Parts: sequence; C-alpha cells; structure tokens
Amino acid sequence: MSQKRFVGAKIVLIGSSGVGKTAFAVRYITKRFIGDYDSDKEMLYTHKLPTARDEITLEILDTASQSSKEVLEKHIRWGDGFIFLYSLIEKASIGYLNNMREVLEKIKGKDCPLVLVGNKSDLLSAREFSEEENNELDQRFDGAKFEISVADGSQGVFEVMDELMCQIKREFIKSINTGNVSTSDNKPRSKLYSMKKAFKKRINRSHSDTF
Ligand SMILES: Nc1nc2c(ncn2[C@@H]2O[C@H](COP(=O)(O)OP(=O)(O)OP(=O)(O)O)[C@@H](O)[C@H]2O)c(=O)[nH]1
Ligand SMILES: [Mg+2]
Repeated sequence: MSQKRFVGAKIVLIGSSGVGKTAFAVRYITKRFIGDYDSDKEMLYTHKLPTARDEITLEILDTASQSSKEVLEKHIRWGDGFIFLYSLIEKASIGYLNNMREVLEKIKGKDCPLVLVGNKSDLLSAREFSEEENNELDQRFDGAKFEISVADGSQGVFEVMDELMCQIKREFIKSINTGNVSTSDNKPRSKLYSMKKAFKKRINRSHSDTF
C-alpha cells in the first residue's frame, strides 16, 4: 500500500474583474465581507485546515484578471483545483470563463477539479441570465455549479470549497493508484514516521543476523 498522505492543495480563483474573487478568498479565510478590496491585485493566501490527524495546508491564489495569458497559464499549471467565478449580473463575465475553460482543459485535461460559481445572487433583481442562457451554461460546464452571494454569508463559500476539496482528494487518490502523485506530499516525513521506518529496518536486520 502506498504511504502517500494528502497534506495540502493549491487552489486558483479565476474570473474577470469585479466578479468577487478577492471577496471570496477573504470570506473563506476570515469569514468576513469587507466590501471594498484592492482591485486586480494578485494575492497568495495560505490557510491551515485542521483534520482528525493533523492539518492540511491550502494555498489559495487570487488571480488578477489583467494578467497576461502566459501568467494565467503558469497559474493553471501550478494549481490542483480551480474556482471559476462569474457574476450573475454581468453576462460578459461568463465569456471570460469560456476562454479560460479551453486553456484549463488544454493544460490539465478534462477531469481537472473545477467548480463553476455564479456570484452576487443577492442582486437577483439585476440578474442578467435568462433561463435559456442558464441551460446553455449547464450544458457547457457539465461539472459542479453553485450560485452564491459572498456578500450575504459564508455558507455558499464553504460549500464551494468543500466540493472542490472532494474533487481534489479524489484526483489525489487516483494519482496514488496510478503511481503519479503530483498533489502535495512533497514535504519531508514526520519524525515519528522516520523513527518507525528505522525501527522496522533494525528489526528486519536483527532477524537476518539471527537466521
Ligand atoms: N452585492 C454583492 N457585491 C459583491 C459580492 N461579492 C463581491 N461584491 C462586490 O463586488 C466588487 C468586486 O469584488 P472583488 O472581490 O474586488 O472582485 P475581484 O474579482 O477580486 O476583482 P478584481 O480584483 O478587479 O479582478 C466589490 O465592490 C465587492 O464588494 C456579492 O456577493 N454581492
Ligand atoms: Mg481582486
């Protein structure tokens, strides 16, 4: 059995300007909505999540939509899982994601962990998408989809992150089974693990000395 452990994941937030990427990241990490954020500034957040055994480290990259294609491609190569964010009150924001979806598929393949999120559902009266357009969206993005309001509360943001983490873990297990581990587990083994291994080695050696 493989000894690989899931110790963390790299998450990338992608979306056009003003859809709420920074608000999403800040809401997830601090549970707060400030309302006014530095625009178009790339930020990398580190967040520790406690688990039953120890903790996992999440790195969340809040991208700047004005970045060059090369930079965005570099971020996609870096990431393990992606949140594609658009605004429910701005049609053009979905067009941006259509392009990014093609880039993502080209670099990471079709099964890459991905969640599509329509934000600003609190502004429903200003909603720009018709039922028909929503159906079209459903067909184009056949994975997990959410409609949330980062402004209204933390629950939607947590549901999105839970879904993405499930997908990332599934991919991690798949990669272990195929012997192609790329998600995390680059850290050195714990002291206890090394001691156990050394102890086992000694026992084996003393067995071979005896017989
Ligand atoms: N009403 C409402 N406003 C929101 C929501 N989420 C974000 N906003 C507002 O939308 C604006 C843009 O949010 P940001 O988080 O800065 O958007 P961004 O995607 O990081 O934008 P760039 O950094 O320019 O790429 C801000 O004024 C937020 O307060 C939401 O769910 N509802
Ligand atoms: Mg921002």
